Amino acid sequence: MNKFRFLTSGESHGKCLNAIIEGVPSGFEISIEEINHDLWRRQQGYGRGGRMKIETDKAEIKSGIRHGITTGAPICLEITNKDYENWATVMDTTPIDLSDETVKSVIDSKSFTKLRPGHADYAGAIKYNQNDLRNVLERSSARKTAIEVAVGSIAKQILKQFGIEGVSNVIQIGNAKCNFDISNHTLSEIKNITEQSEVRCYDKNASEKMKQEIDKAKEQGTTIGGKFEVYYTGLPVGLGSFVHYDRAIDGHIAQAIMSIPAIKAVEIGKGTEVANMNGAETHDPFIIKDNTIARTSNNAGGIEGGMTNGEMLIVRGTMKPIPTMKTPLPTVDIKDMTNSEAHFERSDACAVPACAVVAEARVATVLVNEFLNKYGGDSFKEIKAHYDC
Ligand code: EPS
Repeated sequence: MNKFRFLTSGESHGKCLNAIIEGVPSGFEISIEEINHDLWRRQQGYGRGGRMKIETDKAEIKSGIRHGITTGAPICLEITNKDYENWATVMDTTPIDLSDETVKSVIDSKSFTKLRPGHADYAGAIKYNQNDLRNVLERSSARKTAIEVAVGSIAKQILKQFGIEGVSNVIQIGNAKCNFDISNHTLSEIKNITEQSEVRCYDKNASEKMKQEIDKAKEQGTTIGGKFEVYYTGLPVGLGSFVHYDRAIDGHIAQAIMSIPAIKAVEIGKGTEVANMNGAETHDPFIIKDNTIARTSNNAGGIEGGMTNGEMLIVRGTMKPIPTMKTPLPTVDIKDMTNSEAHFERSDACAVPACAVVAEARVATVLVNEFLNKYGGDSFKEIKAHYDC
């Protein structure tokens, strides 16, 4: 069941990025300032490259919202790529005259044929029958996560109206790790600190070490990955279901995080650590507290049996180092099938803090979809009535 669904379009250096969101009921207040604030958050982070100095991502709401309130109609969003003005000929959507030497030299200057190991270049070129890897890079670029954050911001704003809120925390960059146990902290406490950190990390000492790791990678002309966590609180019991494989909310969360470029692993709660723990250590005992059922721990990370269990949702993602590197790896040039060095163009030394913001947004779209499935209705009023009963 898909209530809240969306598609996006747009290339990294094309005119713009777009999204159409379908399934947002009427009567929800949506603030463009909040969307733009999330877009700003995605652009931050120590280790970001030159592109973020060019862009000041701002979304424009083209339809589906009137005077700040959703109407129930599809919502269309657009983010203009400022960098397009430098790529207008290269990315022109209309036919071009390649007999014009000037035009041809501009196009050629941005074409490339040296595969970047770790990127979509090789499989993308074969799959879509492309000789110019530009045609693969443009859509596979993580630039598209900007519009995904705008969509996620709408999802977050809907959830917030029911007391559901989330935040992210970078827990590792390279060898620098943050010793962090979420059970000792509240969401607002984490938010206050991570929003001030250049690497979106709760631990100040670890933040400094993370920055040093990024500097080291930069000096070596390489890139660096890491891990982040996303937390959501205020979730009702029973989003998702155990009744079918395609209703399990953890399955949807895993897909949403895994589909972010460069993600290699997703974990919920204690995640892979449970392989080293026995059953008694793993599962979260029930107790009666203040006349209600409570838990003494949250190793499950808020999900049991494919459903939210009312505890804090804890999702962890692992991001690989970005494959576009100043010191390139050996590769093959598909133009003449010779050994070569991989293509390099402007890139980020580290984008883990940005990825954490993207993950917050992607989790929000899953949560809002399941929320609307459970408390469904066509308007805020109907949904609120279902939620309250
Ligand atoms: C990104 C925009 C891109 C890259 C980065 C993410 O812009 P440009 O290619 O013009 O520098 O900075 O994407 C990648 C490095 C990648 O490999 O996908 C953004 O907006 O986040």
